[in-house]
Amino acid sequence: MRTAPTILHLDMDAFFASVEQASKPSLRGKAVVVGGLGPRGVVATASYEARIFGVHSAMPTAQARRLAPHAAYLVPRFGLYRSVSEQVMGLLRELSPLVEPLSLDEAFVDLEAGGSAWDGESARLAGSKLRADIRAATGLTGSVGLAASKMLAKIASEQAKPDGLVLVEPGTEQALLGPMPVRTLPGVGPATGDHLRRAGITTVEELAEAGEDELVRLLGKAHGHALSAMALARDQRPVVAERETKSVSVEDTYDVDIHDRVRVGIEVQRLADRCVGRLRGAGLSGRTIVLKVRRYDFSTLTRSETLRGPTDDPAVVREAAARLLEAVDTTGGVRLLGVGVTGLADYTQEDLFAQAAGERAAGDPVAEAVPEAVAEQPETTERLWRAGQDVRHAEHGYGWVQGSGLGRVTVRFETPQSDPGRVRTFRGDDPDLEPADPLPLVPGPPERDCAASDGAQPSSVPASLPKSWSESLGGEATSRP
Ligand code: TTP
Ligand code: MG
Ligand code: MG
Repeated sequence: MRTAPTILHLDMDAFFASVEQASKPSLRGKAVVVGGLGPRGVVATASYEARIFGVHSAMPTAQARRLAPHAAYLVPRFGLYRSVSEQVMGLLRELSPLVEPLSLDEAFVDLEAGGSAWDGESARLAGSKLRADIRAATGLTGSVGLAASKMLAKIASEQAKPDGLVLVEPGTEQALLGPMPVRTLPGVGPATGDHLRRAGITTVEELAEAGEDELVRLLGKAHGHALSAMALARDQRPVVAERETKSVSVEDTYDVDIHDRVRVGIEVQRLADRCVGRLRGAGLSGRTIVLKVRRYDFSTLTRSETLRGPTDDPAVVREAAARLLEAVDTTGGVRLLGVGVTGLADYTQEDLFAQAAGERAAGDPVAEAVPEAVAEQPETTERLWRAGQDVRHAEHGYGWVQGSGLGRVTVRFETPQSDPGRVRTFRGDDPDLEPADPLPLVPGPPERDCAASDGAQPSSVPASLPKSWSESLGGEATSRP
C-alpha cells in the first residue's frame, strides 16, 4: 500500500438539490427536495436544510411531505445534472489520467499517478485547489477525502461533508476506523451487519479483534478474508480509469434461419428488452446501441448508433435497434441476432424513478420507460407543467414552474444570476409560455471540454440572453418568498 495520502475521493454535496439551489436563487438556504412527485415517488435527494427534518434519499416523497411540508418539491433535471457532472469530471481529469467515476457526483482520483501530488502537503493543496476550481466552474461545493487507500479516502470525504476536506494521515487509519460501525466498511450491507451484530461484532475494532479465521467462519472465505483486511485498514484496490464492463449485450443463435422480416424485427425487439434488463440489473446506462446480424452465409455485420446521452430506457433501445435493422439486408435469412449497449455510464439514480413507474405498469415494457410524473398524468390535452421545470415567457423571460393545477401554472421568474424573482400565475395553455432549456449555473465562456451530450444542456443556451430576460428583472425582483 502506498505511504502518502494521494488517493482523492470527491463527492458533491447534496448534488441534485444544490444544482437546483444554484439555478433558483429563491431556494438558496431553503429546504429543497428533488425526486418523483407522484403518489409513489421517492426522494432522490434533499438539501441539507431539508435533511434537518429527517428527509433523505430513497424515502417516499409522501413521507417527506409530511416531515417537511414547506420544502420546495422539484422534479429532477437530469440533463443539467449530467452536464455539471461532466464539468466536474473534466476538472478531475486535469489532475490525473486515473479518474474512476462512481456516479454522477462522485469519483476517485489517483493524484500520484497524475503527478499532481506525492505527499500529504501536496495532496492537501491539490484537494483544496480542486474544491475552489469546482466552485468557480459550477458554483457548487464538493467534499474531498484524501488517504492512502480508496476505502479511507471515501470515509474521509464523508467526514468532510458538507463543503470540507479531510486528510487521513498515513499511520492513523486503524485508530480512525476502530470506533466506527462495521457498516462503514465497503461490502458490509444490512445483512452482513446483522449477521456480525448477532456474533457480538458492531465496530471495526471488534471486527479486527475477531481475526481472519473467525470472520471466514462467520462469513465464508472470500468475504471473511476481504473484511478482515479492510478492518485492518488494508485496502490495495487501485483506482481504475476504465470501467470493467465495456458493453452489455445479448444474442441468440437460431436452429433454423429466420427468413421472415417481421419475425426478425420481433426477435430484435425481444433482444433489446433483454439487453436493457441486463443493463439495468448492473445499474448502468449506455450511449451506443449495437445491432449484430449473422446471415445464412455466416457473413456477420454490426451496425451501431450513438445517442445524445446515455439511456437505460427500453423504448429508446428498441427504437434504435429497429432503425439499425432497417438498413440491413436479411433476405437470405439470419442465423444469429444480437443487441448490445456500449459507452456505459452508471447513472443508477434514474432507476429509482424508473422503478416507481415500472411498479405501476408492471409487465408493460413501454410504459416502464415513461418518466413517472408523466405516467401518472391522466389523459389530458392540457400541457403538462412539472414543478421545477424550466420555462420561458415571451414577456417576462426565463423562470421555473413553482406549481400547477386547475388549469393554472405558477412561474417564478429568476435565473441563476438574478436576485430571487417574482411569482406570476398564468393559464396552463397561455401561448406566451413555453418549456425552456436550463440556463448555465455560472456565466461566462462555455466550460472547457464539456461536450454537450443531450438536448437539455446549458451549453445549448445562447450566450447572450434575450432582451426580455434582463428587462424582467428590473426593480421588481426583490421580493423573497
Ligand atoms: P449522493 O452523493 O449519495 O447524495 P447527495 O450528493 O445528494 O448528498 P451528499 O452531500 O450526502 O453526498 O448522491 C448523488 C445524487 O444521486 C443525489 O444528489 C441524487 C442522486 N441519488 C438518487 O437519485 N437516489 C438515491 O438513492 C441516492 C443516494 C442518490
Ligand atoms: Mg453527493
Ligand atoms: Mg455520491
